[in-house]
Amino acid sequence: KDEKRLNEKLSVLSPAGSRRVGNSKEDIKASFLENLFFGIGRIPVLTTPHDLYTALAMTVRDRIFQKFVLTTETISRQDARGVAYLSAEYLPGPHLANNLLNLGITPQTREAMEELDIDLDELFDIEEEPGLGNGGLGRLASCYLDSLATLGIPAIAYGIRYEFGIFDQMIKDGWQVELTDKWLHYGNPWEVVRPETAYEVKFGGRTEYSKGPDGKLSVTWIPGSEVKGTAYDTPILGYQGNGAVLRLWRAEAIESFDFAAFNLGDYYRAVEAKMISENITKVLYPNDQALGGKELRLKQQYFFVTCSLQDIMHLHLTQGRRIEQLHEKFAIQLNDTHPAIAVAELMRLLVDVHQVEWEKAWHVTQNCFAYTNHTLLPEALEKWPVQLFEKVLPRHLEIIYEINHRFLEELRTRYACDDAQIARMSIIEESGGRYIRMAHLATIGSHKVNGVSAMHSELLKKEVLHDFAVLSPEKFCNITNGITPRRFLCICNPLLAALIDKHVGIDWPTNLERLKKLEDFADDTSFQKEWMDIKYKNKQNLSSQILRQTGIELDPAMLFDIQAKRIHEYKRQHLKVLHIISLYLRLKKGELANFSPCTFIFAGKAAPGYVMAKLIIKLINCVAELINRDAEVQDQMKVIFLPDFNVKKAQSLYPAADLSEQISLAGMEASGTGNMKFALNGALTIGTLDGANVEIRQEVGEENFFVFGHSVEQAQAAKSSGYHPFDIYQQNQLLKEVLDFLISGALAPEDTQLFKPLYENLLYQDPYMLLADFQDYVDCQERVYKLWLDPGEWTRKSILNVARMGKFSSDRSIKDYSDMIWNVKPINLM
Ligand code: CGF
Repeated sequence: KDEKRLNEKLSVLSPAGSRRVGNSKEDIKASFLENLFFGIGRIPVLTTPHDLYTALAMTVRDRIFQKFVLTTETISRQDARGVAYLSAEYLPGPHLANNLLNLGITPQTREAMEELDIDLDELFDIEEEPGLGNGGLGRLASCYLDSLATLGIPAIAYGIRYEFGIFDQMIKDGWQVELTDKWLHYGNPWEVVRPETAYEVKFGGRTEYSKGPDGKLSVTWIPGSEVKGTAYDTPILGYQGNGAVLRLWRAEAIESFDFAAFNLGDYYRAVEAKMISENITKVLYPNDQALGGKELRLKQQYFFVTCSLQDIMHLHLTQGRRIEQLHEKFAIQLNDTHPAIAVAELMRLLVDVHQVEWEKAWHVTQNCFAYTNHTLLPEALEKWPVQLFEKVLPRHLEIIYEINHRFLEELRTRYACDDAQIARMSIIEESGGRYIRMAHLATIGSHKVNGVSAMHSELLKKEVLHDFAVLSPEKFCNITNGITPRRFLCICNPLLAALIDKHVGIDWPTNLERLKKLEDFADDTSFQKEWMDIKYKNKQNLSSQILRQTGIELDPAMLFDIQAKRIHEYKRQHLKVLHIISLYLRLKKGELANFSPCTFIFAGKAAPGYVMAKLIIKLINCVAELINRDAEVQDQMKVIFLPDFNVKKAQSLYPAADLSEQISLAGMEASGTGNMKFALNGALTIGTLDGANVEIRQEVGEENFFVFGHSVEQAQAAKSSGYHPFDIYQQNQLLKEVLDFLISGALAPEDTQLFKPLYENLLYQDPYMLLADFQDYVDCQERVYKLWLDPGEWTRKSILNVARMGKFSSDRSIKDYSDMIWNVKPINLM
């Protein structure tokens, strides 16, 4: 009865038609002014641009909450099964434009702002995005959250509220310089802090065993230190519909002030605990391929995992359910191994805290969790030294030993495995130091394991998790990554989106397969003309941004060839550089007949400690400097390194690309998602048969994709029969000239030895086989330039690429997860 009365009272706060939540231009304007005045205490004449942005963000947030409350209420009324997504990284991108789109109020908001003499695009520009991730993995998590919300699947995504996200990248003298991120500098209008949703987190100390009156042994973990995790919620609105929550945890001291210390006159010590506690969520580790061994990182992982699991259990129990039914109501997804400690933590919470028997607890655990693997790179498979682990999480080490003991017993007795196989599958690696293999813990503790592209999932079964796949083939499946067409077409390419609306209808953003209809227009010359005009405008737009940022003027009529992603040797940005140098040398000698004027654009960050990646950035900038200053080739080529690649920058790069570079060595890139974003915006791809490139090529048609390079099998065969890059260097005249150019002094006259490490690495090791793929890449690019000379045919292929990208919507991926792994259904808002 009370609840009913409360609801009646609350509904008075948001009557339909109220200015506070109404969606007309007048409502938005009134509510904006109200927020400006009452929300942040400003009057129009005294505001800064940031105030205007904040007031509009608050105006939009009011409207999101209205929808959001409805979703939350429906989920709890329908007692629906939901998803908890555990990810150490998210890259949501700027919220404002996305939320306006999803609310369907962009046009009237633009008009409302215009009437107040405010340019909406300028407000979009002001927003600092949350850089709470390194790259593909974090952005994937955000695309998935967008799709979960859009599809109406009950979902809560858990992560870490890093005070400093990924560093800002500046280029100084051609080198990457890292600057601290300032996403929280001016506050964050999109989040709501929930001080009452907070959990205690223990670290270190020891365990004590005691016998209860019933003779049962129980364990107490006596921690060395404790902190508190407080929830910060960001509502995530789906397209035209429901909501999901991004719940990020911030570490705080349990007591913010030590009065005992203060009374003794030690003010510093009185606040020291607070500072130490807050360190846990201070900063994101800036490595895209994980680096183990850092105590703080292990603490971060455990911190967010235990807060999330305690929260899930709390939500479950407050619905009046039994803890043993947890797996019936929650599917918990482990996004990579970063949250894999959850397997041991859930066991601890069930067995030690909720007194559930081990076997029952294990059943719940295995049925709750599923694990997504994102990489095969050996250096990226997380493992923790046992000693470090024991220091930070002594109770978890015991639990992991018990899980491992039971698992290995089963291997012996049920599967008759031999010692070698047992050693390979054990959670504990014993050869050369003792380590905990997090991928094994995640695999053993989950009921499903998936890779992120068809090829990656196959390689996972063949290589990294081979033994597990042989014993439990039913556990393994593939779910190819996807991207949200809302952000990566509607928002980033409004002109193309409008053209598609006109010819396909307006429901393609939630039914991406509808783009197929574009095939009907691929040969239509007037449609082709509109298509080309849009690409040209997008290139103009990018060119003016680049001019502002770098002072370099570009010609949008040139072919825009773009490689934008983290800088990593396996992604082979330096292969692209070798190709550019080859073109330059040939142009200078007048040897290049079929060349089309080209602008080469690179963007991406290197991990601060990754020396070779940083040298590659320097190389790109030295090549750019040389070429952009050479009057002889001015009309033929330009090279740009666009600093500080992030979601916002990406949104203007994808629509402006003619050619997308996806050139990793086959077998190295698990999936890639940039490849999908470029193709969805009409770029043709030049790529290897790696990750999701294989499926993109299958979908768009072999004739509409430029493929080159060794296949996985060929690369493996070449390596196992003894790969000698030096022989290739000696046999290929062009390649030899290009490589020698690196150390000729032409690029870095002040230091001819600068690129020697790169040069020698390629000549004598070449782990990513650039030399093996060089000639094929050069030849394939010649085919690109030939096609560019025929704009009609190029455009036809571009249209067909977009038309056939339906499969790569993250809505499809989330439907696959829902059916194959989570067993969840959309809620019914009626
Ligand atoms: O995950 C990646 C990316 N670097 O974040 N990996 N990890 N770890 C893969 O390398 C990409 O290929 C993949 O697309 C992405 C998301 O699954």
